[in-house]
Amino acid sequence: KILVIGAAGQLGSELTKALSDRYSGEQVIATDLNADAKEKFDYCRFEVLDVLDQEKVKNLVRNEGITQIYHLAAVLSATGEKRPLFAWQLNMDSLLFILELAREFKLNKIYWPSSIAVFGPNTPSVNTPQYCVKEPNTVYGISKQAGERWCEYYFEKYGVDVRSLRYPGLIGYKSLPGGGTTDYAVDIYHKALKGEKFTCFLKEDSMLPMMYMPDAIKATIDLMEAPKESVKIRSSYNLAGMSFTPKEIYESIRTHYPNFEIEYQPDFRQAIADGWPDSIDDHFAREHWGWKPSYDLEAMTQDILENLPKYFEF
Ligand code: VAH
Repeated sequence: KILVIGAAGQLGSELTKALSDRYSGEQVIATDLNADAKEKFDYCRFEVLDVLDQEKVKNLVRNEGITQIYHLAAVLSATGEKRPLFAWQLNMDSLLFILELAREFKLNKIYWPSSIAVFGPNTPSVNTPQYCVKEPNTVYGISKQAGERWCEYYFEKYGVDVRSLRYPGLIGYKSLPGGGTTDYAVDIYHKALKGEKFTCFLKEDSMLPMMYMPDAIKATIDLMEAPKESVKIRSSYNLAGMSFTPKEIYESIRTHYPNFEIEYQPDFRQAIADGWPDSIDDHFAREHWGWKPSYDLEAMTQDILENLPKYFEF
C-alpha cells in the first residue's frame, strides 16, 4: 500500500493519479497539508497531513499497512530563498523522519525527488555528469544535495530501499505555476491561451534542462519498478528530457498562436537559473534501468495547448 506525501503538489497531483491507475485506488492514500486538495482526489483516499506531524504519519503507516512512501513534500527553489530556515527544516527534517520510519517499519520502498538544483555555478554546465562538483547556492539545492547523501547513507547502512531522481524543470498542464524557478515554462502556456502578453522572469537565452510531466511520471515508475540490484546509484539519478530557452518555448507556442507576445523582465530567479546546468548527461539511468524520454519541445507544446483548456477556464 502506497502513502503519497505532498500529493497535491505539481508532481504529486500527477504521480498520485498514475500510481492509482497502475495499482488501483484502494492501494493509494494521498495526503497533503492543504485540506482543499481533497476534491482533486476522487479516485483514492485523501487525508490532510503535515509531514512534520510525526505521530500522525506513524499512525497512518502502522494502521494502514503502508509498504511504500512517495515523499514529495518540499519547499521549491524560489520560495525557499524567501524562507531559507523554514525551507531547510521542512525539506530535511521530513526526509530524515521518513528514512527513519522506513528503517524502523522495514518499509519496502521509499521514493524521494531530487533536482538539478543540486548542481551549482561551478558545475560543468553542458551535459552535466552524474558525478561532478556540486556547490548548490540555493537552500532548496543544498537540501536536495544533503538529502541525497542521507538517502545513500540509509541504503548502505540500513538497507532502506530509497530511490531518487534529479528532476529537471517539470512542465505539466494539471497544476498552476508554483514556487519553482522553472515554472515560467508552465505559466507561459496559460498566458498564451488567455491571449495575454507573457512577462518572463528569466532572460530569453536562459537554457535549462526541462521535462514534460508524462516523461517524469514514466521515469519515476520505471525506477520504482526496476529490480533492486539494477538501481546502482542510491544518491539520485541524473535524468534528462529536453533543454530549451524562454525564447525557444515562446517560438514553439507562436507557431500555434502567431499573435502571442513576450517581454523579458529577469528577477531574483535569474541568479538561481544561472547556477543550474544547460543540459544533463543521464546515461546511467539509460544503462541501469532503461530510461528513454518520449517528448521534445514541439510534442510538449502540442499536447499542452490541446489539453490545458480542459483543466482551466480560458
Ligand atoms: C524548482 N521546479 O524550480 C523546481 C525544480 C529544477 C527545478 O527543482 O525549484
